[in-house]
Amino acid sequence: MAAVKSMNKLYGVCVHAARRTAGLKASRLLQHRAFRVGAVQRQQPFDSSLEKPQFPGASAEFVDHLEFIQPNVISGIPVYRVMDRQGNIIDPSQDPQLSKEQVLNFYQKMTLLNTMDRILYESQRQGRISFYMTNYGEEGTHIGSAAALDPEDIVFGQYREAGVLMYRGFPLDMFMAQCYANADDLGKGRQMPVHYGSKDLNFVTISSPLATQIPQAAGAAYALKRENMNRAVICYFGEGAASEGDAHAGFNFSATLECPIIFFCRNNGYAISTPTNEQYRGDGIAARGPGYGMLSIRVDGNDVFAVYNATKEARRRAVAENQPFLIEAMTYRIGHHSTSDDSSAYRSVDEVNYWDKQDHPISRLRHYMTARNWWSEDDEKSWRKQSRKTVMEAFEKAEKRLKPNIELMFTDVYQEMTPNLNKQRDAMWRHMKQYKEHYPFELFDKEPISQ
Ligand SMILES: Cc1ncc(C[n+]2csc(CCOP(=O)(O)OP(=O)(O)O)c2C)c(N)n1
Ligand SMILES: [Mg+2]
Repeated sequence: MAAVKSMNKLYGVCVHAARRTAGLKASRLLQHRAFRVGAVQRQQPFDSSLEKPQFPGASAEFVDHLEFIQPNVISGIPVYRVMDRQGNIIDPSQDPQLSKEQVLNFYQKMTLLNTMDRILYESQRQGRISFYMTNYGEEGTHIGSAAALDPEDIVFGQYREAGVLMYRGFPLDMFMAQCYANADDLGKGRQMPVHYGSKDLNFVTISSPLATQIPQAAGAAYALKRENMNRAVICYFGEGAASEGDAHAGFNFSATLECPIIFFCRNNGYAISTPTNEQYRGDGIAARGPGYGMLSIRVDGNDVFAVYNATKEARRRAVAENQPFLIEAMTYRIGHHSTSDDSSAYRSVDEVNYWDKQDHPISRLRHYMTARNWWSEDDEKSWRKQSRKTVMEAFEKAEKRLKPNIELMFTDVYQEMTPNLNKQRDAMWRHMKQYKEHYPFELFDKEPISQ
């Protein structure tokens, strides 16, 4: 009993003490508030125009009229260009002054890409490969940007940037091996055609789901910044992919984490059959940059020098200042979206012809070269012949090559094969042996595989 009594007493003391403390705190708070109100009252007369917003989320001014911001405040972002459509330099101070050798290299890469596209597109039509995507009309965006980078910079592509990989030195044999999914393919035949990747050339393997590369690129750029190796990331995407949520995540992370990255949007007018006027309501993709706090520019993507200058400067500053840049390159997708598409269902032949004949990046560069006597009709003829021959040779070689060892289907995910994978592999062999007349074993590589 005595113990209970003393416990109750102790409890009473504690409660009393707690109430006293709470009471004291409350009255101090009230006093504090009262003091504040008093302080405000004593400040009369007061000039409200001197007040500044203190919110942590924005630096801005107060206004006393109700007005919604017009969406076209940032509208009609100009298109930076160096050459006119006839290949004349408009302002000599903007001429990148590339050597004849460099310009010829640009031209040869742009046209070689074009020739490779033609042959692989035809090969899909003939049923020799399963799928293909051409780059027609966008050659200037690829070569101009690739040339402005350092080979150590990391490239994250969408799928229509084969010219970037070509500029970096990916051989025709490797392009063909990937599209044919043969035993020489670096991806071991596991990916759809055009999903290239090259560790040696710092070109991250293409993923089909749109925009996945954008946050991945932001993460890679953050890692490069932490390594402090003077390297940058370039991340290519289409204006359609820019509508994905992943694009927002990538832009915002790059801006807030201050990453050395160039977001390079190829605005080619379409996302399969969706034209840009159904894709967005603002002023294209460049207009979004300021919203994320990114330095942004719109360039003429059919002017290889404009693309080169913009990328070079963005790359220089991205690394020097650790901040992201957004380049929107305006261009036009002359080909169908892919071999699974027929674009005549949603756009006119006249529209396509305009870009093919009047505003093409290859012809613009050719005008520039011709005006300097760097390129003649004969040069053109012999280059066309030679490049077609090289592409055809690579094509024929790839077609003859064996397919990868079938067992490679099960490797590379785990360091050691797991019991369920072993079971699946055994089941596959049982099935293949039972129905061997349906499987052309002789076309597959049988060399033992090394893991
Ligand atoms: C998440 C996702 N949604 C849809 C698709 C189907 N798809 C493939 S390409 C494409 C259009 C992309 O257009 P854009 O980004 O403008 O690139 P472009 O093809 O014009 O180069 C669509 C909708 C996809 N691959 N992934
Ligand atoms: Mg597009």
